Amino acid sequence: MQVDLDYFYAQCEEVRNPTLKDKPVVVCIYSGRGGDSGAVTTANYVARRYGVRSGMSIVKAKRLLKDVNAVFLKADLDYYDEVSRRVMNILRGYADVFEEVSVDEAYLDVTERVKGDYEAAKQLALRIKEEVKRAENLTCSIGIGPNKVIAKIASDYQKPDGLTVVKPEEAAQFIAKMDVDKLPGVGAKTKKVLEEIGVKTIGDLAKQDPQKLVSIFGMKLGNYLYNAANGRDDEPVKERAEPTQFSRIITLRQDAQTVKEVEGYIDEICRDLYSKVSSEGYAFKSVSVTCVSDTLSTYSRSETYEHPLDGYDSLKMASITLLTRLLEEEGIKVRRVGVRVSDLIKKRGQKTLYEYLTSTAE
Ligand code: DCP
Ligand code: CA
Ligand code: CA
Repeated sequence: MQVDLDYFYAQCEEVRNPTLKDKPVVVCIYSGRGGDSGAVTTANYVARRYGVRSGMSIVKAKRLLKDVNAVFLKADLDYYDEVSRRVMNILRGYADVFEEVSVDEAYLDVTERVKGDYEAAKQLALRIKEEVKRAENLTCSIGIGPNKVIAKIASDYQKPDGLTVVKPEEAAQFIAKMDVDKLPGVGAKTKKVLEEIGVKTIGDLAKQDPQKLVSIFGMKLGNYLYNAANGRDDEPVKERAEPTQFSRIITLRQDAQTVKEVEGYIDEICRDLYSKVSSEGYAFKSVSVTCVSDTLSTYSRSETYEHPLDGYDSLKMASITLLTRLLEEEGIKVRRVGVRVSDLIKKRGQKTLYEYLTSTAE
């Protein structure tokens, strides 16, 4: 079962201010460059009727809604996170195995509790929808299927407030007529390559020679595409533990004693580490630098900041400061150097802003 909350940020706003309900509501992240510079995170279905979409510039959304009484709100990510946490706790209670995928989306393996019966699964889904509505006044859409791929496509099939059940024997046919990019994992790039070999629908893809797909996309993606297009997917629903730290360590080409000699390695580590941490959606409050000496002793220095750090520059600056202190105090020959960030803070929705800021701004 896949559960996805409808127009999530905008629906949260409607919940705390019901007078918004009949108006177009657009939830925005402002870039901080002033004016209307920034992006739309999501919009309610009233605003979507005017063509407003996630990721669109605020300027464009305002243009689309210029003749109507629309409401533009600044995203309140902490509030959506809190609502999300409460909804996830409800959903978890209905699953044999629970996998939270994003702020508004989760997979529930319910195979055992419904004993593989699709009608029982449907009744369970109706109860879930009822409880989420009663507890949080939110609607969601649920898809039920024999695997994650089918469940996800099914939850997207009727929205908002949808419920779609796809039995194993219906799976391949259910997706066959859909465009290939309805398959999770098929983005613009893969779609384009598939178009070049004459594949437009999932049904077209299902009929391809799997060897050919592997030769174009590699083993992993090629096999996935072939199987998923045929309604097959054996990815298990699995609990996701939140990470507590991220780290990188590398061995120097030759032992070093000064900050100047080690700085280039720190730079490389920080770039790599920051891109990992930010793509996972975290900021961090603690940074630690570790050095392994030529005699294989380990030394480290760490610092915890009052406010979370977020950014490659601040990570590098913090790391260099710690490295400087460590080398001054220990006077060692460094063989390996590493950086670790911890005290992680989840910052949901921010990736979209970053993507927006690094693409063309209006
Ligand atoms: N989001 C975002 N930037 C995007 C896409 C989404 O910040 N480019 C945020 C806002 C959404 C939330 O993530 O409310 C969930 O995203 P969904 O793709 O599930 O979209 P919605 O829940 O908004 O709408 P739908 O009813 O289509 O599920
Ligand atoms: Ca959603
Ligand atoms: Ca979602």
